[in-house]
Amino acid sequence: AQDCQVSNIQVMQNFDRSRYTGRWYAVAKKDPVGLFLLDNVVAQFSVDESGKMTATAQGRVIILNNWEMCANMFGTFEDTPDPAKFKMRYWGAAAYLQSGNDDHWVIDTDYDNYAIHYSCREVDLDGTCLDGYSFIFSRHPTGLRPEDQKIVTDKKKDICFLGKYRRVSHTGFCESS
Ligand code: DAO
Repeated sequence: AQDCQVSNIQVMQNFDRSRYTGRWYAVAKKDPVGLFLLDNVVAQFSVDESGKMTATAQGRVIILNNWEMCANMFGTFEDTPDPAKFKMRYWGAAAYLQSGNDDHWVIDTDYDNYAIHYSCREVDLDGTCLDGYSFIFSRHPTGLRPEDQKIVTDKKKDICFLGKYRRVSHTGFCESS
């Protein structure tokens, strides 16, 4: 499955949203056009009483050219027929932060250590992704366990983003704000 067609991308089978809840540290990111979250990105997923998935996220951003801050973001997820594919509506605690509506696909996770997220914002005429982003999440702020690295590398290749990631550092920037 490596023809890079967005419609052929394999996602997590039998995705269990309740096991996905809790804190995830972004350890790597493939940026979209006009990147927003820079580093110190931590997401917290929840499932509400009605079973709907929601999330909060924090991350360092630079807005209005040069103002560095910690963005507090919120997301709500609309279910689709595929349990691992969601539509995510997101917005910031402050109006000047980014907001939008993106696909949010869980490509793979073992729930306890790693997760690979994928979002294509714009599909090209040939069916490949023209503008997309992806987070590699870890349950551990220190990064991925060595035994998870090959799985993650293989999945980066499957979603045609291999070589397009940068490391996301955690320096404590968002911990006090
Ligand atoms: O950082 O360039 C970017 C794109 C990311 C936009 C989405 C940010 C807000 C997400 C909120 C909820 C959780 C995962």
